[in-house]
Order: sequence, then structure tokens, then C-alpha cells
Amino acid sequence: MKISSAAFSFSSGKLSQIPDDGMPEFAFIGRSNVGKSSLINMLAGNGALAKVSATPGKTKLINHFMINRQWYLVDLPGYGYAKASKSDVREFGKIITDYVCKSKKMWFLFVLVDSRHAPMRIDLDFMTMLGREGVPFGIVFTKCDKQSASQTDANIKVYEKVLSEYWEELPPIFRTSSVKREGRDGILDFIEQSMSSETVK
Ligand SMILES: Nc1nc2c(ncn2[C@@H]2O[C@H](COP(=O)(O)OP(=O)(O)O)[C@@H](O)[C@H]2O)c(=O)[nH]1
Ligand SMILES: [Mg+2]
Repeated sequence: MKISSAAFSFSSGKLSQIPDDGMPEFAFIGRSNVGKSSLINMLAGNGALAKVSATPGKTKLINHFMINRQWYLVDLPGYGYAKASKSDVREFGKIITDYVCKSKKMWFLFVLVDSRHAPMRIDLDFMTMLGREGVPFGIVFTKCDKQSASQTDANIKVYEKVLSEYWEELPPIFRTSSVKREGRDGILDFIEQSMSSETVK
């Protein structure tokens, strides 16, 4: 998919503030520092896009970026700050659980994990919650430039093994490097296909 325009649209503090304009939303989430802003900028082809909204005080907000005047890339707040608790809402934050579980405009959620790390409990718990709520998601392994391709492959294999203990079917998997601009087409083509298959219905 060619990106002909990308612009910051609005920030929201809760789900009800997001305008019901019928435009599809593809959202990105993960722990802080996993590379969310960098990935959104890389996909949009605009190195300054996600920074526009990254002014202090906005990090707890949902940020919408309009792409090609047709759909949105959505930057969600990072999770994993609060101490683990029994409640998903307390663990992941109400704004996050509301958006990912209740938004009717979110078509797909990309969950980012650092390709160098072994599976982390907080990420696995988050994916379990998504599964329980029937939220469609995929996993993006970020910062692949920080190690060899074979090391990334080995880490993804470990991840898949852990996931297959919980899931019969594995979610779509993407690998990216925002520094080397790798993995861009894979994600953009997936989004394009998702939108075109939905329109035919
Ligand atoms: N080497 C490398 N560094 C990255 C990559 N993506 C993000 N980073 C770095 O990781 C840090 C956190 O990135 P950022 O996009 O702000 O993460 P966010 O907190 O999830 O939005 C920054 O110092 C980025 O430069 C990547 O693909 N490769
Ligand atoms: Mg960020």
C-alpha cells in the first residue's frame, strides 16, 4: 500500500471521545519503549509523526493518525506500569481495556514485543485477555536490527512454543526494524488486505 498522506488527527482520554466517523482503525500497543512510536512513524513514512503527540501529558492518551484520508493508525498508551493485580482493568488501564475490547472501529490490534526478549508475563497476560474478549490481534517483533536474523528466528520460535501452550492457532506474526525500515510492507499489505476483504463482504 502506498501512503500518500499521514497526519495527526486527535488525542482522546476515553473511548467515547473518539468520533464515530466510520473509518477503520489499526492500533498498536505494547510495553513502554518497545518501539511503538518509531514503528508508527516508519509505517507512515514520516519520522516526526508520532512525536507530534508525544508532548508531556499526552502519553496516557489514545492518539489517532489519519492515513490516506481513509483509515487511522492508532497509538495506544503503553501498558505494564501498574503493579500486577487480578483485574485486567487495573493491570492494563481502563482506557486501554475499554478501547481494545469495546471499540467498534478497531479492526485489528498489533501487539509489539521486543524481538530480543524471552516472552514476558505481562505480554502473555495481555494476549490471553485479548483471546478471551475475541479481539483480533497479531504480534510484531520489534528492533530486529539489534541482533542476527537467526537469533530473531530462534527467539520467535521460543515465543511460538509458549503461545501454542495457550492457543490452538497462532496469531499473525510480523518482524520489524524501524531503524532499517524492515517489515513495513508486511504490515501495510496486511492492513490493505484486511480493508479490501472487508469491503467485498
Ligand atoms: N535499534 C533499534 N532501536 C529502536 C527501534 N525502534 C525503536 N527503537 C529505539 O527504542 C527506543 C524507544 O522507542 P519508541 O518508539 O519511543 O518506543 P515506545 O515507547 O514504544 O513508543 C528509542 O530510543 C528508539 O530509538 C528499532 O527498530 N531498532
Ligand atoms: Mg511512544
